[in-house]
Amino acid sequence: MITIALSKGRIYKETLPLLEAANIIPVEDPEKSRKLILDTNQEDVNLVIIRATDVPTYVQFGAADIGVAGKDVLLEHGAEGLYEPVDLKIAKCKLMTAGLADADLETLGQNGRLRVATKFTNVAKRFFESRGEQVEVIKLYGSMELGPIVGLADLIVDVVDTGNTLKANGLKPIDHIADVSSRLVVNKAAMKMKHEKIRGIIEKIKAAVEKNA
Ligand code: PRT
Ligand code: MG
Repeated sequence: MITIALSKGRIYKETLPLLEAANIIPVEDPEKSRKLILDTNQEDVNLVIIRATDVPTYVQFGAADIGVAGKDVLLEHGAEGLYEPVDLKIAKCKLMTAGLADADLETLGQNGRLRVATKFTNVAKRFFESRGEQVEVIKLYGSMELGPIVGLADLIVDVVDTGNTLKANGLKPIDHIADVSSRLVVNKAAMKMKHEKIRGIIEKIKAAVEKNA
């Protein structure tokens, strides 16, 4: 049995054609079903539908053999127990810092330590450390854009695509931390134990990504 971990929403939509190229076709639509485990056309392949941020955890512990996760989520989680064999080039965005549109970057942080609100606390700590800046990182679980508006934080670290959400909330992007796209991740032990089947899936998905490029 091969178990593939996916999240609903943008990743699922963009992964579906790539799975199809590997002849893996779910028998149900997770957006419509309440089931967390979906069968596919292949008797020995199923899908588990989980939160995007949980995908690396499932694959690391071997609860799923394969998963699709954003590079943002992987940078935050760490790569322990995981191979990352394919950049799927989907769900692209950028990890960025952002602050109030009228923030003066020169004086920001001059009145003591900067406060940074984010769900990407590890990414944020590493980024500011690499610049030699001491900041206070505040963990949030969503709606980071609110942080600077209500005075919770000076900056946020979040993923940005068009930038429309920042703009709509009176914020501006400041520093580019990393380019993000979704990656195929594979459990290291499964890669050895189920080598042939997993290798076949990886190669077909890789070919489909290259065809799209
Ligand atoms: O929703 P949940 O808490 O379960 O997790 P999630 O929000 O991380 O999942 P999901 O499905 O929303 O995102 C999955 C993955 O898609 C992320 O991990 C990223 O790798 C990738 N991705 C690509 C994005 C975006 N683009 C994106 N724009 N994830 C989130 N956004 C957000 C952005 O933060 C902003 O709030 O969408 C909003 C619109 O963005 P703008 O810049 O176009 O306005
Ligand atoms: Mg979301």
